[in-house]
Amino acid sequence: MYETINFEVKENIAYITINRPKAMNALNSQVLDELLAVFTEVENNKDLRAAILTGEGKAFVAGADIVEMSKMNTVEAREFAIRGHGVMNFIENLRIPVIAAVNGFALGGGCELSMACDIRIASEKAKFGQPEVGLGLIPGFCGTQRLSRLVGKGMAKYLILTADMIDAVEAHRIGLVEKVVAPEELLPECERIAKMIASKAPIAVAVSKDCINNGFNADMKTASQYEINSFGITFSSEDFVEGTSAFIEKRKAEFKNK
Ligand code: CO8
Repeated sequence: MYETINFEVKENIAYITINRPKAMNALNSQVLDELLAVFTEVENNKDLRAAILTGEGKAFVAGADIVEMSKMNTVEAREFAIRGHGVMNFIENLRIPVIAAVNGFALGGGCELSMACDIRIASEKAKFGQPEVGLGLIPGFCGTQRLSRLVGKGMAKYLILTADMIDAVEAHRIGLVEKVVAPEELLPECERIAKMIASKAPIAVAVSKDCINNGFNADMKTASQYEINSFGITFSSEDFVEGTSAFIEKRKAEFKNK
């Protein structure tokens, strides 16, 4: 169904693999369109509880497609950036959490894609960087914004202005990834995290994600109010009744996403 993406569902977890290894999984227009389509499919499947995004071969994603970009004029480049922003925002605001399993190079648009995910787990082989200024352009899939929000303004400037490539351990040290694991442990570890999330109340998970996303860029007073109202909303779910009853009755909760 997709030419550049492998998509699989096992139990309630979606596995999405970008599959363009000959070009290091570079994001061209087709990959971006297919990513949007596959994540729309994920969003519409109410049985899913978490998604894992990874890349086939040596790279997670080695950036936007430089060959395709080299032929773009100003208008086309702007449209390409809009398309990329659309995909990143869709993933960031997806109902269920998305875990980036960063298996190798996550450069430029690839680093930006990983940052649009909720949690980043890196293989010891992963490498991160924003090499754009070396190509005469800038991060255009929201890297100037998401990177500074994740690692701070100073470190974001260091990475973007020098185009330095860092390894997984350094990415972990600066807070760009949450965990570093051996290559063979990457997918099992992501699956373990996905299953932990999947075992929790889906509405509470979705509302927590929404609160963090929408509160992060607001002032503290607005964000606090947003959390207060969201906290109240979870009390109207059947899963709230189930979760609290199960605790009191000393049994395992069975959540229904209701
Ligand atoms: N775009 C297109 N093709 C690529 C890309 C890419 N980003 N990265 C790798 N490839 C291709 C290579 O050209 C090569 O193709 P071929 O076999 O036909 O020659 C193939 O993938 C394998 O790559 P290498 O032979 O270079 O493999 P190495 O293991 O020697 O090196 C690297 C791997 C280090 C990942 C190297 O390929 C590299 O440096 N790639 C480019 C990384 C880069 O600069 N990325 C940033 C791109 S710019 C960007 O992402 C901007 C995002 C915002 C866009 C906003 C829209 C306006």
